[in-house]
Amino acid sequence: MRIDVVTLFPEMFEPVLGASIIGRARQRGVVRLACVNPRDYARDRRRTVDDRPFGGGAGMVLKPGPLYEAISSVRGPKSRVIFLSPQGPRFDAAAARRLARLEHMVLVCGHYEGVDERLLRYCDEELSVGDFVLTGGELPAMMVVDAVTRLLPGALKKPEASARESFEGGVLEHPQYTRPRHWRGRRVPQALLSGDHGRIARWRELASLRTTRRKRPDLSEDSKGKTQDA
Ligand code: 9D3
Repeated sequence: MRIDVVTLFPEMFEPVLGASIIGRARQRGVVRLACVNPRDYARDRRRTVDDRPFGGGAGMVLKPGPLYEAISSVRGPKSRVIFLSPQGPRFDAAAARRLARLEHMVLVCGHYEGVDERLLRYCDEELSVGDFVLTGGELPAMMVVDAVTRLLPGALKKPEASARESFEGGVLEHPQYTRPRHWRGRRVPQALLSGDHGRIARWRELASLRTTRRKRPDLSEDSKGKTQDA
């Protein structure tokens, strides 16, 4: 997959998306990531990308021109252009799976000041990452790149790791433990040390349902009945 990020702050991306699993996926060629800066498409000598709002008011508005030119420089017939915006529908696991099937994704980052409304005509969809106010679309864009890239074939060392996951099955994963067996007065649950694969599987299933009911009762109505029996 190819991902282009339209951003006034390209330097924010490399430290985050160059590390760990996403950095490795990029090195392996699973995903090709590049940034394009609308400032490079500003036509005036001062390379202006924002201006005062018509109608008055505090703050500035991103001019449509430089953003449009930046998008146009990377967009092709198979591109999907996504505008990160607090007004969009929520980005979630289902959206990540849908986007992971694309050939080319263009993520457009706005900024606190907001963008000229006419630019939205040149975007295919809007996505928000939650109901809170950030200073720009850069962190949301990184979240989308991260969540989508890890789903691409070859991104994870164990392909099955992304198959059954929290949120999509409606239950959270079971708790995990590692050595030492005894730490600060707390023991690892006996079932996990038993070596009995059937017992371990049953413990995990039950722990999964209990964890979901306790931490995220909103996720699954199913998990309620099942834990009550046990
Ligand atoms: C004065 C600007 N605000 C008026 C309500 C609108 C505004 C526009 C852009 C507020 C914040 C931002 C910057 N945020 C994003 O670009 C953004 C975002 C977010 O703030 N929260 C959750 N998801 C996203 S995706 C992009």
